Amino acid sequence: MNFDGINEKTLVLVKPDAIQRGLIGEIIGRFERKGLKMIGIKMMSLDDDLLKNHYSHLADKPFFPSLSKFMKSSPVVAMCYEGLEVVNAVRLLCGITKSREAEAGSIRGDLAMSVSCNVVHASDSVENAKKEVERFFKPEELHDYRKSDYEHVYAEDEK
Ligand code: DAT
Ligand code: MG
Repeated sequence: MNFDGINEKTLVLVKPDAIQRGLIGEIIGRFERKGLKMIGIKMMSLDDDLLKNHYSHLADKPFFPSLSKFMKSSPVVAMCYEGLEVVNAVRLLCGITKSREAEAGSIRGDLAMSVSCNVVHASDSVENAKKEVERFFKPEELHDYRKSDYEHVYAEDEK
């Protein structure tokens, strides 16, 4: 069963367009305000091997070369967040792929206009999140600590 409770994890990437536009703080702030627990963060430059795996579901698409070029155009900020049903919660916060149609209030809906330059990546299922977190983070780069605001973020029966 795919139920990790409050320890469910997901991968978020702040993409090159957001790095260039100075949106790192704005994006991280939204996850902070939601009550998510960050357990890993690093700036990294992506290479072809990693991108082929990360975007394997898009490898045959005509836009894959430009997607790959874009994702290598600057470093990204990779983050791992933890929380109850966090994979779904983060997807909702990010909004749909085509930013100019993404719901107002979502990160893409508020901060972007493009399909490819859509400021963030977020894992799309619990199964993929597990693979993506392992792809981007070594075990020692993920931190186990007590977050004191969990007392107020979750009810007793959710912890
Ligand atoms: P998402 O990032 O919302 O999970 P996805 O996994 O289908 O979307 O695609 C990954 C990225 O590839 C997406 O964020 C932007 C790019 N992309 C997807 N569809 C595209 C298209 N039709 N044209 C150009 N880029 C596209
Ligand atoms: Mg995706």
